[in-house]
Amino acid sequence: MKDGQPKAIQLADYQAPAYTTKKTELFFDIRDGETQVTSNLSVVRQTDGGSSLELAGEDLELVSVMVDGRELGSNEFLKDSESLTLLGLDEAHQIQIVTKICPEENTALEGLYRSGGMYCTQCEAEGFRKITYYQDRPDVLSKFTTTIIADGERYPNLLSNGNLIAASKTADGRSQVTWEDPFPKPSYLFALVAGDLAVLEDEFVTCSGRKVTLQIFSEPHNIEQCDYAMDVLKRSMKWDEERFGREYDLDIFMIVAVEDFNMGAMENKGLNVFNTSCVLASPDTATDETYERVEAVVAHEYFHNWSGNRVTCRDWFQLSLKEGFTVFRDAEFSSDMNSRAVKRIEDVGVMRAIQFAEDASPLAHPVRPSSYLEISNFYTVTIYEKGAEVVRMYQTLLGEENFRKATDVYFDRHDGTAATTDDFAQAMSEVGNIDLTQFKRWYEQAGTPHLSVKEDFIDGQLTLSIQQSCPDTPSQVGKKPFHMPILMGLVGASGDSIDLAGLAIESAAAFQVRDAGQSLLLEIREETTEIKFSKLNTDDAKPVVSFLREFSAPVKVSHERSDSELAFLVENDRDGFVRWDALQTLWVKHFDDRQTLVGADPIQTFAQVAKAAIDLTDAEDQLFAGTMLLVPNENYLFEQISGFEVDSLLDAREAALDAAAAQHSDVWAQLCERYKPTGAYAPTASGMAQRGLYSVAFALHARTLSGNALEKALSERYFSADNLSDRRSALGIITRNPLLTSDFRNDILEHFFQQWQDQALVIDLWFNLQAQSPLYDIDALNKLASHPSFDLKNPNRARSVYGVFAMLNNRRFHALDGSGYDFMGRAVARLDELNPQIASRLATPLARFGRYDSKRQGLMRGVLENLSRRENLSKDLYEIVSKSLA
Ligand code: B3K
Ligand code: ZN
Repeated sequence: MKDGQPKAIQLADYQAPAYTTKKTELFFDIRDGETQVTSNLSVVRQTDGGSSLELAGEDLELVSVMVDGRELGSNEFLKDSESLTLLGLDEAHQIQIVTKICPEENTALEGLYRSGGMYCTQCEAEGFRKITYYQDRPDVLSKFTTTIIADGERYPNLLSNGNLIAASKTADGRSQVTWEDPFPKPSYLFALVAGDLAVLEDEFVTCSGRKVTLQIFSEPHNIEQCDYAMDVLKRSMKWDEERFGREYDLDIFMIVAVEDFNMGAMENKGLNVFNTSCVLASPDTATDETYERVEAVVAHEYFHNWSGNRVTCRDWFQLSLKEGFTVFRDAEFSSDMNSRAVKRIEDVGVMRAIQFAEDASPLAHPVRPSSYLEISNFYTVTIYEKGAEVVRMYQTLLGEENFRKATDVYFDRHDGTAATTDDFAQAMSEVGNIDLTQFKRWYEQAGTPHLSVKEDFIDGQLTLSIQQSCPDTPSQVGKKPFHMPILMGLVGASGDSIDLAGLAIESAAAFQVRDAGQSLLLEIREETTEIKFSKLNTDDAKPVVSFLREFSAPVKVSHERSDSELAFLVENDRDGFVRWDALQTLWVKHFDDRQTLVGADPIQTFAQVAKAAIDLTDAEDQLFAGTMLLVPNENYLFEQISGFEVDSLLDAREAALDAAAAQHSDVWAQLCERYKPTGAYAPTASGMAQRGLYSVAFALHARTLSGNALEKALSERYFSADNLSDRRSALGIITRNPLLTSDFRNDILEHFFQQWQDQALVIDLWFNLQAQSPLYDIDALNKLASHPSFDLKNPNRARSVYGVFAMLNNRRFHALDGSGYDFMGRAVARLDELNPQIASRLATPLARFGRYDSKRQGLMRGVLENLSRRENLSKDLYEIVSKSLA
């Protein structure tokens, strides 16, 4: 570890700073190999006491410091490797600081750095301190003016936040521009871009009639792929006005696509910076999943303009205040644009396979953590996705109308300030007239709560007993009960929901009958909750309980239900999530060798869904069917089944797919016939539905083939495809089907590489599909990682090999000789020297060792221990490794 053990930052230690920076004027003089940054800061004292001002700064060369026009001697301030402190200050001062930085050498991609031919910035969470000394904390909001001077020939586009207020030439012929952002903002929302870019331009007229110029910039060779993002941007702007009453506030909104970027995108005020992977899309370079991701991310970043920028976070412990809320908002947008049920199912899939795994690992943390070493490690599925589930629960508890009113109150009350999750809860509580004291435990307690549901049916009276618990997590022992909304219904033998308004319902817990008697909201607060339904028709059999509709709380449920009841729900429930969940439960029981299925075989139920899909005409129904026909993925099963053995579970999954393919070959053939690709590619619901169903059916059909027939079917599918989605579905099989010869596989891979070598994102997919193939042993993987097109410095490329390998190639990552863990350990160590954020991200699969057998646990821990012994470990990686081994 560099400079000894890093110190944990604690929420309990939060203090408002003694001074704030009211105005920030920045001057960037960009030259090859050296950029000089001059900042003029107007600082004023805002709390009593304190005459010192601590400015954060890392990797900076300090040229000079002036206070009120007087240059300070080096004995007049304190400076160490992380800060500069000015002492003996009065009420208000004008401070000037000059620093030099070298963006060309910045491989961590935080602060100002180079990507391809351009300069760009990434400041969230603490990157601004790598540009200049500053109060780099989100509760300091300042008005920024930014002047950029650079060679105008090489960098004709000089961009920053806000509005362009001046453009000229300097005496020596360089370009000089000035941008002014009228909205006070924290430094993490600062952005600068300098490049020779192409631009796609459009406009949007807001609800109050203001014209906003919309621009998407990219390197010239990518500009043809920006139309879809522009379309999404306009739809997002309109949707946010209609659904949340949020209007855009500047005259210009810019997006810049960059190739080297640590995450998906960044919501800098008026100047979003995007990873190309989340903005570029064309039929030949993006799959349906990419189009969906572009839609979600463009909307997400845009929505941050209110949930994040206009109302920001007081400190980084409040990160989920903006991230959870904004993920909720983008999920609602995607639901309104496509299929609500499918979006919900996809999100639950992520919660169960990834967030539940995080919650069960040594890296478990609450939605509002109480301490951290490196904040970059907290951009997690818990903060984002579980945070969004918490926001969804507010909406479920308050109802949509009151939830919307409460968000209005929150935005109005905190506009222009830095807020907390408590402020958000307060607005919800006031408008909903509901006590949320207990609900706030969702922010404080880590771990996935567990509900155990028991049914008792006697003489037409159905009683449900629900017991809640939550496992201990690191440094949190003995959890208190959560307040959670449970949506449920009862389904009669006919398959229709029973009208709950006609029943007598009793419970000590609060409940409300909703949806014209079709469903009920039960508020659980205690460890044990009972609810009784009587006046059911005594001649009828027990109704089937449809529990946790819409996945109304992020919990695990164990609920003894017969297999035939589950199959019945798959066919009949009105809630898409419950139908899908019932099928998943059947699959999980099937794969869990300690559970025996009685009366319903998931393969038969699965085939029923497939058969019914042949006659569907509505695109949303088809999309839903395509989703139902995805057999639970490996990581989902790892999380749902305890005490499994990796290889046996993977074998069982393959065997089930083979059996489903063989037993129902006629159904797959019919589906292939019905949904075979027709017409040109379009990223519409009907196009995606058709491709989704065709791909599922084709993959199962291909399992029934071998030899020439298999090669012929795959070549045809690959060569006749006119879009990447279809090509990818062929290539996905080609890279992993063991019956194919390696010549056949390599020829097609080579063809694909030759054809798309100029498209970085398509080549990422080429790496990705190979890295996730169980056919690739460590030699093959090493070869892949030393391919001339592999580049560890590019995060997308690094993830396409190493991230994909650790997350998706379970067979090889968990190889019993430890070679997979070792392969990852070595990559993480190399990456830590270049880009600590990506290194620590790639190390997290190793931290999940707890769920594997003792041999594998030992091997995984061994790799983590080796990493922990390295010198100069970054703070990022140190935190992951030390917490994992604690
Ligand atoms: N707010 C950024 C994430 C920044 C991550 C910094 N390590 C993207 C987003 O969530 O919209
Ligand atoms: Zn976000």
